[in-house]
Parts: sequence; C-alpha cells; structure tokens
Amino acid sequence: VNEKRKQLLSILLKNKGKYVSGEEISQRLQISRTAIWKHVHELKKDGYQIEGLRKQGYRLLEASESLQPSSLTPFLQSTWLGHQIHLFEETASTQLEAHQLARLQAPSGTIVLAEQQTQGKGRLGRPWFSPKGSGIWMSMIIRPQIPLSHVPQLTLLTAVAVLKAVHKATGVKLGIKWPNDLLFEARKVAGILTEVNAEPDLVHYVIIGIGMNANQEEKDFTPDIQHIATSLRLAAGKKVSRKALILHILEEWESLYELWLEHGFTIIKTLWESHSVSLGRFVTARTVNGELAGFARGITDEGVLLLEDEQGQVHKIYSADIETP
Ligand code: BTX
Repeated sequence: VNEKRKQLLSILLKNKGKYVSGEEISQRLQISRTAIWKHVHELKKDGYQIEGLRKQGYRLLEASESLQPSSLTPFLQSTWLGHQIHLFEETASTQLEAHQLARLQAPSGTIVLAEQQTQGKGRLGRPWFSPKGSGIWMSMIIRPQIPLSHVPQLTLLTAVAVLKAVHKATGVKLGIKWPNDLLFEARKVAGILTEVNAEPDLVHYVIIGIGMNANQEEKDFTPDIQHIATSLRLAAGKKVSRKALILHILEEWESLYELWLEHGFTIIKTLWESHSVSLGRFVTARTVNGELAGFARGITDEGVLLLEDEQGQVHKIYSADIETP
C-alpha cells in the first residue's frame, strides 16, 4: 500500500466525521492538492465513504468494509502475521491457493482470503459451505520449526485465538467442541482445518484454514446444515464486521503463537480447556472403528481426547466426531 495513502487514511480516521482541510493534509504529508485528490479517489474505490468540500476539505464518513489488502493492512496490529494478503473474489479453496503460494516460497504469515469458495474443504474430505460475501474464508501459511507431532497444538491454539477474536470484535461468546468446532448454542459458527507439508522430523509449512459464518441469515444455509449451523450475525442479533473480525483474529493468533513458542503448550491447553463445551460431559465419539461412549476427561499435549468409559478405562481418541446427548 502506498505510504502516503496510508498516512492520509490515518489522519481521516482520527478525525472521522470531521473535515480536515486540504491545506493541513498537504502540509502534513508534503504532497500536492492534486495528489490528495487522487489518493481520496483510490480510497473511495476501496469502499471508503469520503466527502470532499472545496472550502472545508475532506471528511471520512464510513470506513471501508472491503477485504482488499489495501483496506486491511493500514489497520493491522500484528507484527508479521497478515503482512502479505492475497484476496480472491472466487476460488475453489483458499487451502489450495495457500499450498500453491507456500510451494512458491511465500513467507510465513502470508494470508489467503476469498469472498467465495466453490469447493471449500472441511476435515476428512467433507465440504465446507462458503457462500459469497457472508463469511470469512481464510488460510494462513505458517512455517514453524517444530516436529510433526506438535502440529495439532496449532489447531487448538487457533480455536482459542478465533474465540477470543470473536468476543472482542462482536461480544459473542463461543464454545469449543473437540477437536476444532466453534459453537454458539450447540450450532457451528466456525471450523478449523489444519494441513501440513512435512517430513517425519521436519515441518516444511502448515496451512491453517479458518471458515467462519459471519453474516448469513437463517435462509442462507442449505437444508442439510440449517439445523447444525449458525452465524455471528444470528448470534449477535446484528450484522458483524468481517474486517474487524479478521484483524482481531490475526492479532490474537500472533500473540498466542508467540506465547506458545516461548512457553510451550501448557497455557494454550488451559485456555482451550476452559472454553471447551465437551470436557466433563458424557459424550459419544464416532470414530472410523465404531462408537465409544464415556466421559470426556481432558486432552493430551498432542490434542488427543481422553475418554473414560463406564468401566473406568481411559481411551485415547485421535479422530472422531463427538456427540453430546
Ligand atoms: P469439519 O469436517 O469439522 O466440518 C464439515 C462439516 O460441517 C460438513 O460436513 C457439514 O456438515 C458442516 N458444514 C459445512 N459447511 C458449514 C458451514 N458453513 N457452517 C457450519 N457447518 C458447516 C471444519 O471441517 C473445517 C472447515 C474449514 C473451512 C476453511 S474455509 C477456509 C479454508 N479453505 C477451505 O477450503 N477450508 C478452510
């Protein structure tokens, strides 16, 4: 993003609703009146509502809700995450785009966003419904120097980061259902898909996909997920800002990740457990090898669920869908 445009935006944002004279802007940025006009023109194209009056100057009425990199980056609070953003109007899956960018040496922290996915991916080859404009369909490329066995911790970390971000941006409190669903009143608001490219002892890169229903209304969900899905808009009772959500996710994720790098998994695990809606409850785990019922007692450092059956025997559940009666 053009540095002068960023500075102009920051002046207008600080004075939101109030006029700032062309002369003042011109002096502070050391650019001509014509240059200011051109920058304002570009900002308007990005979706900012700016009013210009010959005698009074310019004033910002509404910040842009666009997900264009140029309208996200000026607001980023993170130091490295999200400093490269790729936005697609439509793509099969942001995961696929991210893999491709990672293979082309995209740096750690690169973000892929899409307005719409035509083949959004869930876990185990399941589809992820990603309609145009109403959700956050995002993949992050991360290059951690960790063994493969630690990668599931990143999924749990992401769940905590997204949950915190949602609370800060919208006030909505979500719960985490093992392994990685974010729920509002037992309905799925967001899902996380972690994919990894690695050798047994060396992780090349991790792609963390976050799919979040932001502004869908009840009627926007297809019949097969209508009863299990909901959106933040439905939860909050008003439209939510995807832009604010993305910015908060990037900020929360980066700070939890640095905490994790420095102090290990214990803090993340405690946070995860405190927001879990599965732990301490009697649940049924449907695995590829059949069903197992028991009390969800906790998770291990590998993110494995510990299920205690009625005989008191504890089973490790690596992959399953959990049902609470
Ligand atoms: P999952 O396997 O836990 O969830 C998939 C299941 O959730 C589906 O089988 C369906 O029942 C239900 N479902 C599908 N779409 C939605 C939706 N929009 N809201 C609620 N429930 C739904 C969870 O997988 C991981 C999802 C990650 C999605 C992100 S989006 C950005 C990135 N790109 C991509 O292709 N996938 C990830």
